[in-house]
Amino acid sequence: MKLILAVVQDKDSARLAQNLVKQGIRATKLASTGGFLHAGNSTFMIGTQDEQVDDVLRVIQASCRSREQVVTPMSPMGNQLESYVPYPVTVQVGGATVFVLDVAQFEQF
Ligand code: 2BA
Repeated sequence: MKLILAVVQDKDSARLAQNLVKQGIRATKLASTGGFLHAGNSTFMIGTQDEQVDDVLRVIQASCRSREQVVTPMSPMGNQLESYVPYPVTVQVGGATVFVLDVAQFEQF
């Protein structure tokens, strides 16, 4: 058995949740926050049989797309804290960041 962790943009999470249900794939959706953008995103926990991993990955890929986002982090312009200035940066976010982990044991009581 595998555990798939998929970090997706909030804009894609409703579509992904819907498509997983349509395909009969069980999932848990967690509210999460990106470490870089500090923006809300969603993390899906999907427990699945090994032979279904590719099907799940296809659903995730079809449900999520990448987008450009402009961020304005505070960039140091010197050694002093007061000299921090806004510096807009464009980053490509997503479609989905996916981890596939081996599950040692799975129980439901
Ligand atoms: P964030 O950490 O908010 O990152 C959003 C986007 O900012 C990233 O998109 C990437 O394009 C850019 N980015 C992130 N860290 C950066 C850095 N140190 N320097 C320059 N640009 C940077 P994605 O790579 O598509 O990631 C989307 C979200 O997926 C991330 O949101 C984070 O929540 C998650 N994620 C990505 N890689 C991860 C990893 N290795 N471990 C855990 N979560 C990850």
